[in-house]
Amino acid sequence: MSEKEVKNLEEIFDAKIARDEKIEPKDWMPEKYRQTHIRQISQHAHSEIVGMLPEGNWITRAPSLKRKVALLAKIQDEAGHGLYLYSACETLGISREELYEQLHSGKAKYSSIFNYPTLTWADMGAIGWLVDGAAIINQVPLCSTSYGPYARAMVRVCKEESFHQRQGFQIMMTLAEGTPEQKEMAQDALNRWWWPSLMMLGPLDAESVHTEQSMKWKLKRKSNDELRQQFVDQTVPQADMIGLTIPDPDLKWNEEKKSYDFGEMNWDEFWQVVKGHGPCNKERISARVNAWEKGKWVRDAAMAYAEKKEEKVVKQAI
Ligand code: FAQ
Repeated sequence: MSEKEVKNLEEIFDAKIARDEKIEPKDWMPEKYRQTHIRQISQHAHSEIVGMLPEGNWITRAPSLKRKVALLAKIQDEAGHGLYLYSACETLGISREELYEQLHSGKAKYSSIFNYPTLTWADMGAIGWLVDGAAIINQVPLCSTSYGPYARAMVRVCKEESFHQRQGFQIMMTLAEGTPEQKEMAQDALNRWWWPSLMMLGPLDAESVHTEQSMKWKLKRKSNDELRQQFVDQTVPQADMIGLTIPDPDLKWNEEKKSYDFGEMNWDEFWQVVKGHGPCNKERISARVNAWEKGKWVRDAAMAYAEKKEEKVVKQAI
């Protein structure tokens, strides 16, 4: 393609973005746009399926049948989110196998938050309330992201995340209204999950390498710090309502800003976790690799069945 032709295509692409029109898989797009989307969408997909593991740890130990059913349904939803996202990512010209390979070899990132352990039942409450809560705040703006398949996947994901958030908050509320030991368990879970939940929204804007370009492409609609502030402002009154204390001595309502000021996050811890040295990184990857290897016979059987079916159709046609 000549330089002039590329420039022309770039102008059409930029105009579409400016008009808030969606970019679809068969449309021309700059190579960097494609690569950036593969990076973000695949990280997001990996996060959904790795994110099933900390909660999966509690399915057999849920305190009642009702809780077990709700937790199972939530974890299955996360698997579904992973599937929509892998499919959306494949429309950018990368195969599912390549994406899994990147996850299993440690080349691909997934959300830092899923490298923390789930120590008590209250952690199921804290994950739903805080982690899904932060995920919704991050994902609602993604419903109007510029890449069509990603934006459409996000609409359903966000609806399901709302159920997850309420499920988690309801667990926390029940524990907070329970015996002193139950309330203490809820407070302990909040203490452990609060800061990792704030950090899961990404590095400070000043340290965020991708935000500027991603905002121009309307991949990101809000910056990491904007989302974090929104999360804090939304969550603090919820903690107050159920009588739990946010573990931040610097948390203070700022009347001028009409929002909360809050303390500093431990970014050394964040980068350690992102680089693979969190409390559960090795365990998470080995669980995924193990599932992939153990599932090989199922994939082989499904392929063999599909081939047989195809052969039958061809024979009948002859
Ligand atoms: N963990 O320049 P930025 C969920 C990396 S889904 C690990 O700010 P960007 C549902 C980043 O990749 C949760 N790495 O990057 C659920 C980049 O590295 P790279 C996942 C992180 O992309 C609930 C570098 O740092 N959600 O929870 C993290 O503009 C319960 C520089 O950062 C999504 O993926 C992190 N937390 O902004 C499931 C949403 N943060 O790639 C089960 C879509 C940053 O250059 C149970 N993603 N990094 O090597 C996004 O919105 C964005 O990618 C951000 C990061 C906001 C996460």
